[in-house]
Amino acid sequence: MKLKLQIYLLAMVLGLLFGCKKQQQSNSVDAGPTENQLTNSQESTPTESSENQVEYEPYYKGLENLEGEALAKGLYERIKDHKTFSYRQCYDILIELDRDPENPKNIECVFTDFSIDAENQYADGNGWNREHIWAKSRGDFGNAPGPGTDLHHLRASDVSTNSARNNRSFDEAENPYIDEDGNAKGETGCYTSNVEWVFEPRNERKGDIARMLFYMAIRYEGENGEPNLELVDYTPGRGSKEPIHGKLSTLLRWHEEDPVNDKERLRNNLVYQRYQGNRNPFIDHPEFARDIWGYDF
Ligand SMILES: [Ca+2]
Ligand SMILES: [Ca+2]
Ligand SMILES: [Ca+2]
Repeated sequence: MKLKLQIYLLAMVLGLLFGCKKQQQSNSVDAGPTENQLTNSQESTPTESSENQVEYEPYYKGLENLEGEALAKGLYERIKDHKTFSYRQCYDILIELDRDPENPKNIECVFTDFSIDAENQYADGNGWNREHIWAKSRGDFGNAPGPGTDLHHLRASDVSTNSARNNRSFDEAENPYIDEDGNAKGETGCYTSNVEWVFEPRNERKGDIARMLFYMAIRYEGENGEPNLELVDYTPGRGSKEPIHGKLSTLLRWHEEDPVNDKERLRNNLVYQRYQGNRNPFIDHPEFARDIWGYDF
């Protein structure tokens, strides 16, 4: 009888110990999602499950009824000071973030949707590289951690298309852009202009790109040695290194014509949970764009 009691007590103590350990693990903020959770989130759309919604909504608490500068400032406080990575590390991270869902060994290029073997990093100019959607010369921030490696706007891109885009602003353009170099080439669905220094991506990417630039304008406010990036409603010249990017009215229109989809939501969640710990608010709350930049465009 006494032995049974001892075994029972020992079992209870062990049970308590393991129970605590398990709880600690599930409470840990730093623990990213398990493979299983990620697979589930890829499969379920936010309309099918409100799980994603619940997960990030507290992030925006206290911002209800704000607009303009006040909303921009409130968002900045939430998204600033994110975890950063080196430019070299971003090559590997983009293989996960910009993976081609139909061919998981490949990455999908941001402007063209070309699918390129993930191992062809640069590959003497024939493969893919890391494109700053907010052109790095616009604020002259280079490839340093901060805006230079911010995963919310750093994307996998065909090398030759990347060169053709250069540091052009985004706006509608008249000449179809045909990619003539590298392993992936041909028609791109993109346009460029010989008159204005602008680039027009495929229709399916227009809203995505607008939301990346909205994020950059709010995330970088000139503090802690960072530039203050701002959107303007004109096309800055090719040689200008001012921290400004265009063209705001076109971006606001593209944001509405090409609304947020599940692919963007998934990528936003991955950047938040696995890497930077901050979100692109314009993917979660598309209405924030007009609340900040107004309705007059
Ligand atoms: Ca190419
Ligand atoms: Ca899109
Ligand atoms: Ca700014």
